[in-house]
Amino acid sequence: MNRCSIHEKDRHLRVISDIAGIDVPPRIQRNQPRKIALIPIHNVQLLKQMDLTLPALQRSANEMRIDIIRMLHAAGSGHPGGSLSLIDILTVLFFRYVKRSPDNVADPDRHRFVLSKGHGVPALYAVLARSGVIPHEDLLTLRKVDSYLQGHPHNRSLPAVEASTGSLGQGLSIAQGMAMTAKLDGKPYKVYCVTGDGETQEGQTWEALLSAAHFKLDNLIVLLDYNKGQIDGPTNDILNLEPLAAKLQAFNWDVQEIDGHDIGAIDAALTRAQEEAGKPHYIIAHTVKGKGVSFMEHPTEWHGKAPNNAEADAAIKEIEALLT
Ligand SMILES: Cc1ncc(C[n+]2csc(CCOP(=O)(O)OP(=O)(O)O)c2C)c(N)n1
Ligand SMILES: [Mg+2]
Repeated sequence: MNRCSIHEKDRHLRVISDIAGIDVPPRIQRNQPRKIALIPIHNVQLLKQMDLTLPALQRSANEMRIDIIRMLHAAGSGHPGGSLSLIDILTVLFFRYVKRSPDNVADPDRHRFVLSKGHGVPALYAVLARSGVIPHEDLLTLRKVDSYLQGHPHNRSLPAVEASTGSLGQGLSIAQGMAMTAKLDGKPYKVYCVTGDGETQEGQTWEALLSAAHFKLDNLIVLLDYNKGQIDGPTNDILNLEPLAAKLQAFNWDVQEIDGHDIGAIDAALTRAQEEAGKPHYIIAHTVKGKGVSFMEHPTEWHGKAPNNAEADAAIKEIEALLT
């Protein structure tokens, strides 16, 4: 467990930028105050050596919960609720299935991932840092002017982010297009998409659901972070999605329903989704908004509010207790 050196990071960014054929992203401001330190983690390339057992992944997810709190605290803004609900899903998905690493970010045959609920991007950045794709300490530049870690995924700032999202409802259509491209090109890669429950109310979502099934895109795997909350209130009070599984089945999707904080259940559902052919796959993952920090576990309270000093300390203490 060690931090990567400045030299390693710069080399690493150059390698990624060269592969991707883009300019090096604007360097982050190195002189900004560091209010709290990140957990030191492995350096680049270590995905290959990472312990991928389920207990180790659970621990990683909780360590990344701390990263999320620290990022949002340092930024002074952002979305803790929908990042904390998402991190268990992303941990299993990235480390066991997407397998993103510095040497495959621009591989044309890589598995694709679209974070349709773009405001949950702190969870994605935490996972990319742990995969060695971005330097871990850069996480503290989230939302800073000139940082490549924008408040919503921005492909031009960070090519490892497959799609620029944040305007809700569009990501599933993007993923659907990627899955269709793979089929047309005869490529075996999978396309994964994570969407939100409030987001699912967007009309464009349902058009993508219709067409993915019509074109039998069994290489498309969607996970719903069903945390039951959106900005305005409990999701199903605002605009009811239920009975969601029955609706999706009627749209001709392969549907599974799981506890989105059960690492084993997430893994089993993703494995099964690889095996079933002929239909696109939808995993309804029941989650808790703000999961892991008792006072943030609420459908709306912590949707878009950064913790202050005392709240960040209290949150980190709670999560650290989960690590022992
Ligand atoms: C088209 C669009 N309308 C409104 C917003 C503002 N907005 C950001 S997050 C959010 C709520 C999303 O709820 P949900 O999809 O359930 O996300 P989560 O609970 O996972 O944070 C809204 C309305 C947006 N980003 N895009
Ligand atoms: Mg929600």
